[in-house]
Amino acid sequence: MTGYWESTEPGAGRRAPRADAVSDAAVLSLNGVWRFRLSPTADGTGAAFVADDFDDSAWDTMRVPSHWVLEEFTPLSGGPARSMRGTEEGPLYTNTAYPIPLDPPRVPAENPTGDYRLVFGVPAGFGPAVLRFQGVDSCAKVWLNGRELGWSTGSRLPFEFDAPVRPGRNVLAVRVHRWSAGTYLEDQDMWWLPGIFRDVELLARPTSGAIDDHFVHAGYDPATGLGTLRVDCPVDAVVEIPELGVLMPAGRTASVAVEPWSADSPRLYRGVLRSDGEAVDLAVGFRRVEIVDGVFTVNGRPVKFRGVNRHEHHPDTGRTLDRATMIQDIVMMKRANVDAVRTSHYPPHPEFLRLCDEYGLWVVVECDLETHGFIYAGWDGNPPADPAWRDAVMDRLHRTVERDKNHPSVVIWSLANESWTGETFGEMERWLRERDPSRPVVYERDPSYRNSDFYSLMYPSLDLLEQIGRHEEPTPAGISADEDARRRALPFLLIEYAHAMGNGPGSLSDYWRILSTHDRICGGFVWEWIDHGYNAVADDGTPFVMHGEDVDYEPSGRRFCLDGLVFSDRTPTPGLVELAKAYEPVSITVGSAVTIANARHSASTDDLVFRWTLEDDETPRASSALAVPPLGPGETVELPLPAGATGHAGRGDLVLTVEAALADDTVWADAGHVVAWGQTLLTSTPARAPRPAPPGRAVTVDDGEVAVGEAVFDAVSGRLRRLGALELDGPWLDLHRAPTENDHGQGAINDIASVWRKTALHRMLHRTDAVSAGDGWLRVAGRTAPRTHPHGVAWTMLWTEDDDGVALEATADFVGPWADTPYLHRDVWVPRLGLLFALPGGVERAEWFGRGPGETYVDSFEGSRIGRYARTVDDLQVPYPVPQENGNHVQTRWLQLTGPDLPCLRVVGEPHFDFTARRWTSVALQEARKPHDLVDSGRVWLNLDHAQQGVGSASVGPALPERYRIPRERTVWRVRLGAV
Ligand code: IPT
Repeated sequence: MTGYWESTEPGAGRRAPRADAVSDAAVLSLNGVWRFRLSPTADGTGAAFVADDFDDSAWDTMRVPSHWVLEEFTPLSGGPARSMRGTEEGPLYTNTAYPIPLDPPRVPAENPTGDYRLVFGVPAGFGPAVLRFQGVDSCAKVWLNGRELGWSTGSRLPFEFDAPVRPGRNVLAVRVHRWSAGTYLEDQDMWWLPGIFRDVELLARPTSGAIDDHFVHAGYDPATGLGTLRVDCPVDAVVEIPELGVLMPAGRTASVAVEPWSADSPRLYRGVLRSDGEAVDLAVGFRRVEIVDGVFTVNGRPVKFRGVNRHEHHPDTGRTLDRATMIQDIVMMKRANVDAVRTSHYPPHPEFLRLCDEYGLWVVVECDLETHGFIYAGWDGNPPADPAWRDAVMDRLHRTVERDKNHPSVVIWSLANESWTGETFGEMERWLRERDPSRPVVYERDPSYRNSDFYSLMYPSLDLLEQIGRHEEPTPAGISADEDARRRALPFLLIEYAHAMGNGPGSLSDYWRILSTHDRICGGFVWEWIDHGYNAVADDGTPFVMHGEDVDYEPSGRRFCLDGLVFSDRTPTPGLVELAKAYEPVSITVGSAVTIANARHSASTDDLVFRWTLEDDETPRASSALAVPPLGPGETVELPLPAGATGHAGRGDLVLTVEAALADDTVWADAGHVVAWGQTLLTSTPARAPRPAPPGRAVTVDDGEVAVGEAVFDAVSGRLRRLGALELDGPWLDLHRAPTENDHGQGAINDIASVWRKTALHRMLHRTDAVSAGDGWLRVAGRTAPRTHPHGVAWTMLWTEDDDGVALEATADFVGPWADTPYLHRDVWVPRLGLLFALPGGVERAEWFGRGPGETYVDSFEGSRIGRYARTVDDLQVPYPVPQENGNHVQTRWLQLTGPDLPCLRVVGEPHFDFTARRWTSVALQEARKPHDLVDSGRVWLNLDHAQQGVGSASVGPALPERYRIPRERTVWRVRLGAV
């Protein structure tokens, strides 16, 4: 038996799609507590539940809006209401795989179906009424007072019915199917979350003059500064924009001098569209979106999207978001210099776009369409290529565009994500050109780009992006010469890049340097804004962040739902700090002069104040305002170094910082918020030349020990036992790190972590071959190597004593076949080349001078300033929900570690080193599955490293560039150690 939920039709009985509008007509919110019962099949509880007098008193209660899988309800197996998180009845995460057999448009008999009921009162005189659902996942059939109104698919899109309500008691019954034919069009990489998850409203419609739809056409001519305004609507109505003196009939065009709308100056003109029946709010932003000679422009100026891909996510409520959360996203984005959002991969809650108009973000709205899982059928039967699905696909586009067409923030329509090719894309494009010629269209996946105004890719390497910028990219396979010629003339839009999974992404500033250099490239969107993890609690009460692997279910997208710049609870990750730097809209370069360039689209810098500060590694020395003339967009100024900042003879490093901060409060940040900064080292401690061992006192303390200055060593292993009064152990040559998500690559591609596993890099064996000592020096030589393999590292540690204390010079030689190894047939790149020490567990605090305060890596440090920082050892850890390498600090000049009743360990780099300090080993970090698996080992494990490889973004992206790996060559590095 098949039913409507398996039909390729998009729905039945619905009203025509129309503009989202804020009207003065009465609205009754039907959000609240409904009755709910889950059933195992599409039959639900049967036919009776639609009746007025059906007794639902034994049913569960269910919040609306919500996803039932995230709430508490009676499970299919019976028993008390409880949360389904972690079970097959709960939220399921897949990436590309469909959770149902690929047998379109049929779905399995196992089709969890939620029957919902609401009894609600309607005041006399309300109506005629329209019932609106802003989003139901995935298919809903609706009855009012026992009468069927219709049904719909298209989870992230609104649908409406005429609703013959009666005064007083009314009963709404909704049957929601988890799986439907619509499922085949909704294979976005995200959790499957059924339910009535957006608002439900009853709208009173005026009997005459109902403004059921309106279309604001607000253009701008950059040459004249004139805006043109025409508002179309199906009834007689008047357009009133008092601020512009506009009072005219709908359908008429006015030409007025205006300030244009842009993401950095989101100028809105508020007014109303008034008929004799209702008044609809207008928030008009004037702008012209145009592609000129292969360059994407707004208001005549090129746009570079400093973008992120945003899914709707909340760690408790999934894709049900309240307004405060939407504002939180926008405010955090604006503070991180993000100016653009792609609504991956569906239209967001309509309120989000109203907020984008107001706060200023460029938006690419994407249709709710993805058929990625047809890849498992070799794309056979792909819906956009099958006429049977035409209406369903077009319906989604119509509902997207009609709902969101009036937002000035929306500058591009995206037809779909990852849905390969098909004739229906041509039809989508043709309809759009007709319906809304004011905005260009993007579709990334069809290599011919025949329906796209942009050439677009995901996750290109830096090299390929550079080629694209120079118009020198290779031709995609399988496209004609004509198509290729057309494609080459298009602007390039980097629709996804820099996969922010786990620790990373690296190279954000590298990407941005390329993006900002080439006119052809109109910016990019990082994948992605937020981790999609859920708050969950282990059996023993320990809270944790739930991801795909925490659900006993196949197919699973595993941990790929955790790839955001902010954690699931919206705590910024170090990646966001890095992004804020890469996306700075004003660049400040401090060298022999201060160069300031305004890279904003249209705003000048007159909202900013500039300041310089001079610091050494102990104290701020001087600070003052910096007079900078206001710069228009695209303008640059070069200023001499501030007079007060020069001529300071420095002990150690002297750092000059120039920052630009907001002069006044804005809606998204307070005055003083730093938008951009630049730094330079004015003087820096010269690296010490290696010295011959001075005469000193290498003495045998007793049979087993030998001393160099305050350093006392085991005479056999050559390892340190004490430094002054500080007991410690080490160093061991350390080549290991707990793999990051990016180290695992993507499937079999770029999985360097598996090479480390095969060489048991985390279980290297160490051998000391020789310990020799003389006056004031000790030399320890040995070999560190993996089991099984012929390669290894031969090392020596030369300890010398001089007037300043004890210096260590480490030398490492890569011996044996590390490149294209005989058994692995792979190159073995080591993630770390450094020294590991075990310190007493009482060490609590680190203080250092270098990059900080957050973690930094060789390909992600530019967002972290050089300065003096202090953190507890516990706060040095970044609590990635999947434990992995974290908390490194590059370019450290000195480090001090202290704890109560312990001598302070002081380390000085020559010139600098990387450090991490944690209460567990990196092996324990590798083995932990959850942050709470990490337990205090009783010691603090300190790495003083010559280098650690970069983080990259290979989890979905290019391999880590070789320049961020550790060269397999003889390496010598030095640090000085002392206990104070
Ligand atoms: C790309 C998807 O568009 C996005 O939804 C997400 O899955 C991302 O990858 C990885 O997290 S698709 C891909 C083929 C790179």
